Amino acid sequence: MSELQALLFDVDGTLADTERDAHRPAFNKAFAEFGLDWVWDVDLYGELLAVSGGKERMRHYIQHYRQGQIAPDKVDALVTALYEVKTRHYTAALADGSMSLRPGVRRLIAEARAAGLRMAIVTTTSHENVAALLRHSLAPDAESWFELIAAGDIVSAKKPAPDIYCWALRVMDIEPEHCLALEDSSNGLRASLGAGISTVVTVNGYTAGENFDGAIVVLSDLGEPDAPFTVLRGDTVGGVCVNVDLLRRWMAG
Ligand code: XBP
Ligand code: MG
Repeated sequence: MSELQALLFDVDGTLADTERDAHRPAFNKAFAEFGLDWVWDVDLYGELLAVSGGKERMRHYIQHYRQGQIAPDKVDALVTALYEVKTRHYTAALADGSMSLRPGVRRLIAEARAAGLRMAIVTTTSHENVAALLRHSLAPDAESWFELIAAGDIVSAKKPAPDIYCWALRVMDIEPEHCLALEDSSNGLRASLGAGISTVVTVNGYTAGENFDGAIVVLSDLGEPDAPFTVLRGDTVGGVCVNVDLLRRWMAG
C-alpha cells in the first residue's frame, strides 16, 4: 500500500469551469482585436478542446478551419501575438473574482493543507493564467500553498503527453505511487496515467462523454458534505465527498 504524500491538481475544468466562459470569450476577444472574423461558439470550442494548449488549438484551427486564410510563414507570429492578447483578456476577466471554483475544491485544498500533504499544479495553461485564478478565486496568497506550478511551455509536448507530469515528479523528487492527480478530461487523464499517477476524474459539461478508462473513480464533482457528488464510475468506498480520508482509502485500493 502506498502512502499518499502529494496531490497534483489540473486547472482548467478541474479547479474551475474556465473553458466555456473564460478562455473561450478571451480567444474571441483576441480574434476581434486582430480584425479576424473568427468566432468560437460553445459547440465549436468543445470540438477544439480535443487539442490541448491555446497556441496549439489556434494553430489547429487555422490549419483545419481556415485553410488558405493565413500564409504559412505568418502563422507562428500571429498565434504568438493572439495568445498574448488572449492571455490579457483572460486574466482581466478573472480579476473581479467572479470565476467560482468547482464544488469541493476550496474545501479539499484546505483539508490537504491541514493534513500536511504536498500540493502542486500540473496544467497546460500558462503560469500567468494559473496565478490569476488562484489569486482571485481562491485566496490572495494561494499560489504559495503549492510547492510547484508546472505549467504551459515548460514542456513542448502538452497533455495527453505525460511530459508535464513527469517533469513535476522530477522537480518534486517524488515517486508517482505517492501522488494522486485530479483531472477533468481524457487528455488530462492520459497524461497523468502515462506518468504512472492514480487519478480521480471530476467531469464537466465539455468532458462528461469522454473515455476515462483507468481512472480510480469518475465523479460529477468533488462534492460537499451537504451536497454529495454523483458517481459516474467506480467505487466511492462509502464517501459522499472527496476528502483526504477518502483519497487515502482509494490509494489503499
Ligand atoms: C487546458 C488547456 C488550456 C486551456 C486554455 O489546460 O488545454 O489550453 O484550454 O489555456 P488544463 P491556454 O486542463 O491542463 O489545465 O490558452 O493558456 O493554453
Ligand atoms: Mg483540465
